[in-house]
Amino acid sequence: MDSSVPRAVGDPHDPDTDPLETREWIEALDALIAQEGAERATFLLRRLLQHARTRRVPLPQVLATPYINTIGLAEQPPFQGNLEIESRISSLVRWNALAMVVRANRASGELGGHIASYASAADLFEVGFNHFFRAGQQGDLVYFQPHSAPGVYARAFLEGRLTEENLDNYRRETGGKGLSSYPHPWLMPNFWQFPTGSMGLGPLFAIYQARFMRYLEHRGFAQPSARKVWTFVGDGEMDEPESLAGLSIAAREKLDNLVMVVNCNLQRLDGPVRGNGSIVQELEGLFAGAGWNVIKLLWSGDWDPLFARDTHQWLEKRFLETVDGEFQTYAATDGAFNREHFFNKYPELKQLVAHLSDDDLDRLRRGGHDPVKIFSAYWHAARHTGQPTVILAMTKKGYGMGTAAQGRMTGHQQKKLDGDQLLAFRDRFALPLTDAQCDTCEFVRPAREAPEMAYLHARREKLGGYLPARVARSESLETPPAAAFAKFALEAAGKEMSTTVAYVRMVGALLKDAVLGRRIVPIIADEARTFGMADLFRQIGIYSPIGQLYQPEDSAQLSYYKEAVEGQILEEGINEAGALASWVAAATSYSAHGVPMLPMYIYYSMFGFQRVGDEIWAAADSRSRGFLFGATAGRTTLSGEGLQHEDGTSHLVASTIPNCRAYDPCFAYELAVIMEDGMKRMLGEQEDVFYYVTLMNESYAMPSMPEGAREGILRGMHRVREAKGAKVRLLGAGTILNEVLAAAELLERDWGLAAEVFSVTSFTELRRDGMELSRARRLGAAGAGQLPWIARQLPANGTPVVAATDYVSAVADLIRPWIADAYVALGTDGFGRSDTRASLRRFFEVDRQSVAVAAMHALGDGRAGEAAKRYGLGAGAAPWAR
Ligand SMILES: Cc1ncc(C[n+]2csc(CCOP(=O)(O)OP(=O)(O)O)c2C)c(N)n1
Repeated sequence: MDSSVPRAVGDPHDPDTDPLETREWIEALDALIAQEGAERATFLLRRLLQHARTRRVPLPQVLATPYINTIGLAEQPPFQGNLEIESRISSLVRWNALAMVVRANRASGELGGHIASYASAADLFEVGFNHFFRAGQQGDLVYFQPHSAPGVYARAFLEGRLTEENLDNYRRETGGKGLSSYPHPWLMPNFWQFPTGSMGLGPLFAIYQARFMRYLEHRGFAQPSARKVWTFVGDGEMDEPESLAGLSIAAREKLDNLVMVVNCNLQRLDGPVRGNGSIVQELEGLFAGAGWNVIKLLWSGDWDPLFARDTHQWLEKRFLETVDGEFQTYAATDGAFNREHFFNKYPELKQLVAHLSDDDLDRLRRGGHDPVKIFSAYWHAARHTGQPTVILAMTKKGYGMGTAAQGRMTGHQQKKLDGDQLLAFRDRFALPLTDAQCDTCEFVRPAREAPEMAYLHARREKLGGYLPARVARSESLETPPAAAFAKFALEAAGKEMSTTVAYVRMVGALLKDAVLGRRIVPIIADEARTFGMADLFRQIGIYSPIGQLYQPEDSAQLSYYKEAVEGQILEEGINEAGALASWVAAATSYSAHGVPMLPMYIYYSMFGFQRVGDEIWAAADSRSRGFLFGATAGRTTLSGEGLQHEDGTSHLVASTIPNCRAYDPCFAYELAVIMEDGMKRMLGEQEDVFYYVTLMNESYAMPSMPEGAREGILRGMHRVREAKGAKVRLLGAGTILNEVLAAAELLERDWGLAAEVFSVTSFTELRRDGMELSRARRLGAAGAGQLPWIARQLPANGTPVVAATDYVSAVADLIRPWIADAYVALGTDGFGRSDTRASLRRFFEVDRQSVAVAAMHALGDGRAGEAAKRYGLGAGAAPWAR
């Protein structure tokens, strides 16, 4: 065994040099517990440890406890249900889940699906469904282990919420009746609430959800309640950094509304999670160290009589020295093997189980398969205060699947069972099926009057209804017109500012809006000062569940660093993953809580789609409604920061997310119109879209909004410079629009060429519109003469078009298919680097001179080469080759 792996108190291999003395100490402690109770024992041990520390005595690992259940028999509450009926229900669910996957794969081997994971999690889920998970918007929020979805479907089928046809269309979704592979609110908007398919995001999102629930309470949107967030996670999944990322905030903010259940079946996809060590002990140390309440749920009640007789803790010793790789083998083998290899190692253990048959040994379940122990763990977790709770539940992967999958290395991907294996499963779980029904994998749903059905419905009724169930709509909110929050931007009249400054002013005004103001959730990841938002600290406060325990250093300042219980800002620290998780919680609050909120997360744009892109994808799946502001955006606009900071790609990624409306505005009035429209669509009309808007920190003159620009701004482009007899059309986005406007001046002044200029606020929206029409044309559904917006702005007339953006040229290339004339796309391809804006724009060849030369070349103007020389362009290799 790897001695570096923390397993438990001390090392079981330490030789005992004086067993008699050891015994006396242990007996003294036992006597103390018996006479004065556990509390006094805790006190004395703590004192002893303190003293030992001052005497510099090396101490054993104190974050790991023995490999036994945390909750002793004496603290176990009575089970509050009918075990026999619940066991029948869970057998039915197990069967239907298995049948669903096997049938799907009989129909087509390419569909996949998992049986072994749910087989291990079934009892953990079922106890929750029968006793704990409260339904509805005032109920609990449950994040399910993704590949255990078959079990959740199978239960919903028993409950009558899904049909046999649905089950038969598991993983066959294109026909409209299917069930999604994993929890996906986008695909099953009335069923799944939380997407968890990408490992690690479930636990992270759950933690921030629990925190957001507290935020809602402290901000007066919800009453303090006993609502819980339950999140089910695989032990292999705990290797994802995101799974652990939120542990400290959960403890720091005392999120006792959170219960994480780690399904410790000791296996992941390829093999054991910690073959040479112990995942349970390792996680115990991590969670306890972070400040969580840890409940180990390792052994079923079947073991209790053995523990009671094992007065010298031989079992504990044997458990401690057994690594997970061995435990897996014990799961895959029978009672005889377990006796020989596990128990017979020590004569004392051999003796301990001498009265049990091999079959009896085979029936010694692990804790995560014993509803009574699970109930007890949940019961304690639900009542624990002041800390979040993690339950480390030991299970067997493929439990009950016999030689087909139980404990097998290949169990994860087992999706086909032969006739004998199906019969064995039927017998193991006493299912009411004939051999023939078994062979065809018939689904089973007893009549509604059957005792198990009556019981199942009664339990759910008591817990407020069925679950998971997602609410798709909330109340609609009245949103303000741009004139109400951005008059300064609509009538800027040449005033200089950056779009970031304009944004901050708009947020300041929106915060005062009677309806929306308090629903705005400003989120920052330690960059408020960078974006000029520090004034908001005092104005609306930073959320802190315990207020502010110190007088801030800058308390004499007008805008000091104010933390408050009712604070509105979520200041996440340097933690984009956490900030995004908070954003998702707020952006889905309309559904999870029936409280529509408007999250506005502003961040360094490079650390968005690139850094936490998978979270944004999951946010889209979640039907998030809110704003993401990629600030100090662009590869040449964020000038001094260099390769890691300069974002040239986020708009390209944003274009791939179907419900993301992405904009790269240049002018403050464009930003105002986009925000006005976004709020209306998301909060008023309740469209399941979210907005990604890039903001820049370059100050320049902001024009007033021209008449009639609104539609073009929203559709993606509008004309900002007219030119009679234009020879070329120039398109610009973000701050590069200013270079493009300057290029038009150069062309006219230096070469006598007239150019008209368009502001492209969204290449993405233009592309979508174009794709829509192309498809309609392809399918013969387009009306005669119907044109996409871009073609209406740029009617075919032989005039070449040149576009330039602060993103890679592929962004501008997105619209190429709908431009009838010659088209040149310029962008910032290559690695970013630090320099002044002017130098960077020259380097990436998106400065005014480069645009002018590109236009002349596209025009076939023979003076293009001369122009390049005159402007000093073309030295060195291409930017993407440097
Ligand atoms: C980010 C990510 N990486 C990989 C996968 C593929 N995957 C799905 S389940 C799984 C194994 C899960 O093991 P564990 O978390 O231990 O759960 P178990 O099935 O054993 O209960 C893997 C690798 C994924 N879904 N998400």
